[in-house]
Amino acid sequence: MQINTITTQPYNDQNPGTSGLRKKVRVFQEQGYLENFVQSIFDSLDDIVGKTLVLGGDGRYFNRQAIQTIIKMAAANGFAELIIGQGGLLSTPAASHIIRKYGAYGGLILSASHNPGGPDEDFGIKYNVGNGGPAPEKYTSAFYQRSLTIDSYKIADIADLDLDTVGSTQIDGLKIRIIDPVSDYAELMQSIFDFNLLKQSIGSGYITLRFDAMHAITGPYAKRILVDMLGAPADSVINATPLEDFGGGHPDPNLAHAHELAVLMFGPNAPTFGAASDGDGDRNMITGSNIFVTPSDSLAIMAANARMIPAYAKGLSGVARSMPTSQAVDRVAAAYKMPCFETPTGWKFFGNLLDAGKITLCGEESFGTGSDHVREKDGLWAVLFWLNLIARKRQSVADIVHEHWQKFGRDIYCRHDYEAVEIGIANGIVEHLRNQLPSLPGQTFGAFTVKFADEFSYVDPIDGSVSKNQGVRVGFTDGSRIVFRLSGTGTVGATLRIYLEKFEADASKHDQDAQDALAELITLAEQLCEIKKRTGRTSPDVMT
Ligand code: VG1
Ligand code: CO
Repeated sequence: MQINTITTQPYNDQNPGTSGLRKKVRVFQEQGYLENFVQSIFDSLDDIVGKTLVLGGDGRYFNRQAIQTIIKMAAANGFAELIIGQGGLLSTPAASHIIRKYGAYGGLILSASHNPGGPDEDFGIKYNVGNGGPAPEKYTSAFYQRSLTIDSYKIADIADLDLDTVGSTQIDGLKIRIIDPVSDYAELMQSIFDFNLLKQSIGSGYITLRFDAMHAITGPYAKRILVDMLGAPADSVINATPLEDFGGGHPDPNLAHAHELAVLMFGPNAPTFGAASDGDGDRNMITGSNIFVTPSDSLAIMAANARMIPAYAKGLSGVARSMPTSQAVDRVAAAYKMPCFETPTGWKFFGNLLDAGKITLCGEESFGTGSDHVREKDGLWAVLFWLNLIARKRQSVADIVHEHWQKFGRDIYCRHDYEAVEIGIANGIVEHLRNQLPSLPGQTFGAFTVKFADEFSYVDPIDGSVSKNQGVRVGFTDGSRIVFRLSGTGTVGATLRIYLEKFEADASKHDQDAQDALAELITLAEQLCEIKKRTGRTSPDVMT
C-alpha cells in the first residue's frame, strides 16, 4: 500500500480530560484535527509495529468517518491487525473486553459518552491500553505533549472499508477483522451471572422490566441479552436503535434525561425493574417500582450482596469508589473487613487496583459501576447484577434498598451541576474555595463543624504516581461532606459539580427526600462557593 506523510500544524487544545479528548464535531472536522490526535497517540506508544488494535465507537455522528480515517492511519503506522465492531460499533465495556480477550495491544474508542451527538454536538476519542482500561495519566499527558509539536501524520492510500459485513480482509501486511460487537460480550455476561435463574424469573413474570437504551449503543446488546437470551418481551427494551444524534436527547441515564423511563417507573403500572444506560454503554441507572437507587447506594448494595452472584461467590478482594462518591460502600467494606480505596474521578484510576487484585468491585457516583471482568464501568453488567440479585433475594428493589439502609444507615446524597459556566467565573470560584481552605477547619456552620478542608490528591498505591488537584473537599465532624470540582468531560465553558452527602443512622428518617434532607448543606455550599451569586443563576442545571 502507498503510505503518504501529510504535513500538519499542531493544535494547542488536545489535552484529554476525565475520559479522552472530547470536542464539538465541528472541531474534530477541522483540517488534521482528528489525524493529529491519532498520530500523537501512535507516536507516544512504544513499538506498535506488528500489533493488534481494537476499534469501535458508540455510533454517534462522525463515528463512521473517523473510523475510516483511523483504519488508514493504523495501516500506515504499521499495525498488523485491526479488530473492528460491525458498523463501527462497540460499547465501551465490550471494547475493553475485546482488547483483553484477544490480547490486543490497545484500542481506540470513539465516543463522547453521555454528551449529546449530531453535527453540532460532541465527538470524542479515547485510547485504552492492553489491560482493556483507559490510558493512565502518564499516557494521556504524553499524547498531549506530542500533539503540541506534531508536524506530520501518516496515512495509507487505501479505499474505505466495508464496515458492515462480518469477516476478515487482508490489505498487504494488515489483517482487518470485522466482528459481531455483541457476541463476545454476551458470552462474558453469561459466565458471570446465573442466566438460568434469570430466565426463570423473567419467564414466570416474577421480574418485569424496562430497559431504556436512549437511542445509543446498548440497544443491540440489551436486545440480544435481555430479549433473545433471557426471554424478556421485546418491548422491555425501548429506544433500542442507535441513532447518530441519539434522537436529539442527552444519552445520559438519570431521572432528568431518561424521562420516559422515569415517568413509567413512578407511575401506576411500573414494572418491577427499570434501568437505562448512556451513549457508550458504560453507565447505568437503576430504578424499581417507585424507587430510584442512587449510584452510590447501588455500589454499596452490590458490594454487600456480591456473594449471591456466581462470579463473585467467593467474596470480594476489596472495593473502591471515586472520591465524590458517597461513603455508603465504605460502611460495607468495614463491616465485611475488606479494603476500600478512594480514587480521583475517572475510571482510569481503578485500573491498577483491579490489575493488582486489590479490588473486585468499584464505582462512581456518576452512574458508573464495574468489576474486574473488564477495565471499564459497565452498564448492562450492572443491570444484570441487579436482576440476578432480585431473582436470588426474591425482594423488590425498594425492599432491597430499605433493608440495606436499616443495616448500614443511609448516606443521603445528591449532586448539583451548573453547566456551561463562563471559564473565568468557574476558575474564580475554585480560587475562592482554595483561599478559604486553611481557615475552614474548626469553623461551625449551623449544625455542621468543619473537620477538614483540602484539595484531594491521590497517590496510586501500586505505581506511586501522584494526581493533584482532584477536587475541593470540605468534611464535617459528623461525616457529612461537600465536594466541589470542575468537570473534565464538558465541551462548552466549565461545569461546576457540587456533591453533597450526609449520613442518617435513624431508620425513621430514611424516607426523606434528598434535597430536603440536604437543604442546610446546599445552602452552606452556596455560601462557600458563591456559584449563584457569581453567575446570577438561581438553580443547578441538573440534579442527580
Ligand atoms: C464524568 C463523571 C466521572 C466519569 C466521567 C466519564 O466526569 O463525573 O465520574 O468517570 O464523566 O464518564 P467529569 O469530569 O465530567 O465529572 V462517561 O460515561 O462520560 O465516559
Ligand atoms: Co459513558
